[in-house]
Amino acid sequence: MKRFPEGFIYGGATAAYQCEGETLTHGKGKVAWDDFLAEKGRFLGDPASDFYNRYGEDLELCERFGINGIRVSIAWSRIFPEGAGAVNPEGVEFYHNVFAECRRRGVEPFVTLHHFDTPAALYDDGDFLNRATVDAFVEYARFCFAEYADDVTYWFTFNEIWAVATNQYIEGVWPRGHQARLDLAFQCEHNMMVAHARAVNLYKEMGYGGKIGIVHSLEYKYPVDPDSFADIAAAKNEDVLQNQFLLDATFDGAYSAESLSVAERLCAVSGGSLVIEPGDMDELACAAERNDYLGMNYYQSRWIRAYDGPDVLHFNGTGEKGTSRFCLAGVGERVEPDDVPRTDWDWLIYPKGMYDLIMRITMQWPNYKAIYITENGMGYKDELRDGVVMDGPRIDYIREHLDWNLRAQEAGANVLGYFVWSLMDMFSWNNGYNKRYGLFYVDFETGERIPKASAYWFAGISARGQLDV
Ligand code: BGP
Repeated sequence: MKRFPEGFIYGGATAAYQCEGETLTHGKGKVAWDDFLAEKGRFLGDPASDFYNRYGEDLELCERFGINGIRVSIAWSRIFPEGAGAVNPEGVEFYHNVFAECRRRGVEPFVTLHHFDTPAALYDDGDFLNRATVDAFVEYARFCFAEYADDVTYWFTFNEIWAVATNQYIEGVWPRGHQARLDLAFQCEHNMMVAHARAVNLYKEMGYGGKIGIVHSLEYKYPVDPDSFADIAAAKNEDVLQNQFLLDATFDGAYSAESLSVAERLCAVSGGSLVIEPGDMDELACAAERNDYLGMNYYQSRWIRAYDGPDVLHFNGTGEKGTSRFCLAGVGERVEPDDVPRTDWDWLIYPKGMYDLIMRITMQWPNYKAIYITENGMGYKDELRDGVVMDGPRIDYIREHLDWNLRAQEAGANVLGYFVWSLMDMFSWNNGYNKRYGLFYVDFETGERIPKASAYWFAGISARGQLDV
């Protein structure tokens, strides 16, 4: 029996584009996803989980099931339809209403400013590779901090800069589909970190009373052969790309010599170089001392070995097990060990990786202050049978991750909360609607919510404040 600390957040996570629906109504401006999905002839972001119209129901479920925190993101283009300039009052009002309902239900909102949905007007001009988007983001953040100062105590600037960098510039599965552009990936990471730092500095300089941090998506990168220098170097390449470069910037406000040398080498593989503008490092250094916490999204870890062949990038977006392949020239090859189970989307289930990452942060960046696990969960082809969803594998997944999380706390880590991805079923960026993660099943035809077995189980954890393992 393991107990969670007093005040622990038992949360559920959402993201605007994945759950709200009403993508082009009520004054909302376009995002790149709207056209991208339509062109591909794939699932659409509408009506998604219809959160725009049903948030009251979702927050009522939170209250009933002991979920005392919710991650929501603000859709930038609902506030500024063109990314900057004119404000959409209906969008502004919508989030006031959501936050008011959170308060009524005793559910603490943890609010992210950007969750993969840059307004199309800015996206089309280069997204965060264009420094004008950084400036626009800071102005959008300024507006939200002032507007929602009385509603929101816990802010996150960005969700998963790494996901933006890899999906847009390495794997090429998000609009505009560039592949293997390591230089663009690093530039995107740096520019977004500067945007994060400027927003944090602004928030603190304005003297707001709440807290602010960033959400990173972390994966532990293990060398396939721990005795092979080549495999260790390959694992380090991936580690710098996804973890260390961003964590250095977040906590040290400076890139370590190791991160910089890997970044420069990998940028050169793509024929480019990393541009750091005057003033950038000062912003990062200042913000590093001001972050209040790290949001950590954890789903899986990776095993990497050295690789010198051509790029081979196959993304499993269908749920057909064994169809993914990631071999990147100059970086490494991802290998799935036989003894590590995986989901139908080839995501490796390795709960101890969460522990290893938390412990690494406490040792390598001891100034981290606090961690929230802002996403963790299992994509699964849930089936509704006789009005019930028995999602045992998800319960096992969450239980094991919570267990390793508690072990990290016992070892001294300061973890203040855990958010299941996702609160209810929603749209999955590359996989549509058959990859479900929710504690609450959503009938995407009618919008009806049905608590899954995992919701009842999670309610028990929250009510007792302990994990039975
Ligand atoms: C994270 C994102 C979420 C969510 C989750 C599951 O990277 O922050 O928005 O989508 O992953 O990913 P997927 O839906 O691709 O399975």
